[in-house]
Amino acid sequence: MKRVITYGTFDMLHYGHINLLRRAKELGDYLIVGLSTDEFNRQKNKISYFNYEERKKYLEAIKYVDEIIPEDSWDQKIDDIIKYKIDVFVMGDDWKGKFDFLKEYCEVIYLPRTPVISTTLLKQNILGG
Ligand code: C2G
Repeated sequence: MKRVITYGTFDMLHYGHINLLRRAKELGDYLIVGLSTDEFNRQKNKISYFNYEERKKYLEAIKYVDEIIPEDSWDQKIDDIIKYKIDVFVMGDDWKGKFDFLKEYCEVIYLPRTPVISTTLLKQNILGG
């Protein structure tokens, strides 16, 4: 069983996130999502519209997602890769190169971001900024 992991906030889930999760799952048989906690979002200078429990709830409904773990530190990825026996680490290519240090532990793949759509765009157009 090929095990894949990805990380993110996944706020205001949209088709860009779904495209990422679909392609990540296609790279293996089991997909774990490291979901950024509200506290970690503060470290990322992000304030999500939906809180961790809300974001977890809708990610659990996505057929590509097999398991969700909290992401509460920049430094947990190596431990996660070992603990969860990860074969492939996947992120959108806005992160290209940033996680190459994980290559000694697993395959590292950066997938093309889905153009245009973003949580920021949704906030601007739906929530007024
Ligand atoms: N994404 C995408 N296309 C978009 C928007 C997002 O492919 N139009 C991808 C991002 O590249 C990322 C994932 O969807 O791989 C989740 O996006 P975010 O929630 O914005 O993730 P981010 O805040 O960048 O958190 O430790 C890693 C961080 O937690 C990543």
